[in-house]
Amino acid sequence: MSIAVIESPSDVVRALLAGRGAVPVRAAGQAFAPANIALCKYWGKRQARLNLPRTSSLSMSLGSLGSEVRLCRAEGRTDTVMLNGAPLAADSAFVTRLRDYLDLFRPTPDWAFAVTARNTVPTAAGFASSASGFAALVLALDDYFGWALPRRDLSILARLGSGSACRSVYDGFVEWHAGVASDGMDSWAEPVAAIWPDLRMALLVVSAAEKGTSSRIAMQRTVETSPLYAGWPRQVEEDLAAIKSALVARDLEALGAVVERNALAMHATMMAARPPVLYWLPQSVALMRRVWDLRAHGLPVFFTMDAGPNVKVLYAAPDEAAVLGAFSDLTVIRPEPGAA
Ligand code: 2P0
Repeated sequence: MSIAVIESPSDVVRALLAGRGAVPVRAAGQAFAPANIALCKYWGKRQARLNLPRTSSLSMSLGSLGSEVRLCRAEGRTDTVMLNGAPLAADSAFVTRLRDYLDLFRPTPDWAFAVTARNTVPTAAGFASSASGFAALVLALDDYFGWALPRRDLSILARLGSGSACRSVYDGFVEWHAGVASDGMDSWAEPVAAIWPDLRMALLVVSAAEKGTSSRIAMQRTVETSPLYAGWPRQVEEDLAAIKSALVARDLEALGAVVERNALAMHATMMAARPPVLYWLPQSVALMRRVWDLRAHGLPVFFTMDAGPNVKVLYAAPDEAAVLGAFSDLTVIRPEPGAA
């Protein structure tokens, strides 16, 4: 008996969808998936084709902020994509990436999809929406073709579109297990058993402009050239354990300290890449210092930052008035992980 080797995204799809239908069970598929912010970051792949990470990571999903996707068969032979009510150019980088991904799921080669996506994340917020977008797309495909796949399999499929998308198929706190298998079948996300309805995140927008270096390219360059990257996997291991303990204990001081150091260490690895990757702007640094200053004066606030200049602040609901008073322009996110 021969066992099929899984090496490419289409091998993964074939393995996971074996025996499931390629005929739509309804006129259109529809789904929502939340955006997520990593508390312990994913930075670096061990294999690019399947988006397999070097380390595990842990995120918080953002409740009703995310992406809504509706899809059906297009009338013509080319995919059409509408985003927030406007058609996207067929030759744009995003549509090209989406088309490549949809290639994995076409019942016949000439089958085109009509995709309508709406982001509930404020568009000016500078959030990357690829995670919620690919997660919602997979969930909408599952709805359309009636696969009824287990969440774990949907997480793997979402990962093929964008690594962090595998965390967006769940609400609440989510851990993405790096896995060790070369086929990535053990690299999926699952919810963390912790609830913390009072935990809040505020988004401080420094710039909503598209970033110069994509995180995909930046993390690859970091892995290949940064002398500081060698220390990253061990730090993640320590931080991940500490973050999980802090979530279970609902200990904001413990959580915040680790979340901050994890984000700063990630940025340090990329700043040491050659050429360097620096997402911070002067205002980003000013906001980080402002957070430290507020904390020195007794307000328990902590920051994290992703592959961009914006700053996210973690705090607890009872401190909301103080946080609102301390920053001029902020968007409050109430993910209420675990709330009914
Ligand atoms: C994260 N980021 O854990 C980290 C922190 C950005 C900084 O995951 O190439 O869009 O699609 O796997 O998931 C952004 O990278 O990259 C990201 P791909 P992705 O949220």
